[in-house]
Amino acid sequence: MRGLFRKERMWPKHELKPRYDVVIIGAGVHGLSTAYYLAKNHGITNVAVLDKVYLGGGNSGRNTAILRANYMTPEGIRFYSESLRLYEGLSKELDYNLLMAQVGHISLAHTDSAVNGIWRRAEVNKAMGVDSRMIYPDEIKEKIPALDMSQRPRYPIKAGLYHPPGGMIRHNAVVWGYARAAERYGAEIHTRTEVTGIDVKEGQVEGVRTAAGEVIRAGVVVNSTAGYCSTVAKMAGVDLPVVTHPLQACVTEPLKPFLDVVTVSANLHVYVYQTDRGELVLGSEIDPYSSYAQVSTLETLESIVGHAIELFPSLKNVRILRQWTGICDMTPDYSPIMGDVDGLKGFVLDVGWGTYGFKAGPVSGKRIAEFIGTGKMPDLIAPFRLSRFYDRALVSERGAAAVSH
Ligand code: PYC
Repeated sequence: MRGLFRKERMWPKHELKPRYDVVIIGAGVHGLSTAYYLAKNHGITNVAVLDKVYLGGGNSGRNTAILRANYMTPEGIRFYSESLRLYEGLSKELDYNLLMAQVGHISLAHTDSAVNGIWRRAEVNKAMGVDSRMIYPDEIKEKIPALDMSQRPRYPIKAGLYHPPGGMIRHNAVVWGYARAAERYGAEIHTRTEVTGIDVKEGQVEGVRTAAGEVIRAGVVVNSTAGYCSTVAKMAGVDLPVVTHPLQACVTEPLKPFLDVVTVSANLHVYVYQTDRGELVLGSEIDPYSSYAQVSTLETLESIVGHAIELFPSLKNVRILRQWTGICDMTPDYSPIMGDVDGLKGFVLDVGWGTYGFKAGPVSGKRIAEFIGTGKMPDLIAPFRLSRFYDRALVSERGAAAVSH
């Protein structure tokens, strides 16, 4: 039996060095994947990933682990498609089982305007080579037999956007897999190391300061935080157009398998899927107030389960096991903010993910690393630069939200 237990740490502890080529703030999937691709694709290994709490203790551990690429804009579709492709090969690449399940993803529409919205997404998805199509009540019933497809509900189901490659993955495994791989290349992971200041001199970022008083020099500092991205950016004197809202989710007791597709209703503000353990993961829209509190509330729980029961009346006696809350950095166009900041050298943003961050982890890391490694802005992230808010070049992904905001 003893041999079954791993004795060595997944990654060793390090003393903080006084200087790194790159310091990444935030040891979630984005920060860790950036460290991994910096090393693997660009040979940059003198890298520290700092986090004020534990590995994946921010939104990487507080999401619903849904993967999909069925976005609304060509820029978004291209970007999230690459992420899904990277996720598809990631267990093999990291040599770590990430338990990815591409069970399919269905966004239900209950009103004429929602039907119009998913129809537009289906058309743009198809034009961009993403596997998405409209389906109607007979096929929806076949794919999700437990749904109430009658005319009895407040919002009868009219149509759905079916996206077969969508699904889910084990979120903490993704974090651990990237952490282990980045560390093996030489990157250092420093948890419980809170950044409290960013030093800037004459338009150049010089390094960071920590709560414990350490001063760390760096050629490049990457803000890969979620929830506190505007607080961290402000340390470098950068104002982000971001408002932070809580997003709540919960999980039920395990049930016999009955649901094998991710089921989303924007009209009812709820998404539901069944895990391989039989539990149902249920999620909500963002809370209607801005806050940094990772606090779960009874009101939101009641709203999530009420809406889930509208879709699946047979769930009415199922018990909730636990509830959690992430905090989402919402931008005005629901797209992220990536890349450089005009007038400030050495500061790189990978922030503003709203409710889309987890699914973008691999592509963000890969392309932010490319930007740092080559000094050239990759086409895939160019549309998401901070300057778009000043150049009137917004990329509106509001219509692709799993649930309305
Ligand atoms: O965009 O699919 C999504 C999503 C689900 C939960 C939060 N965002």
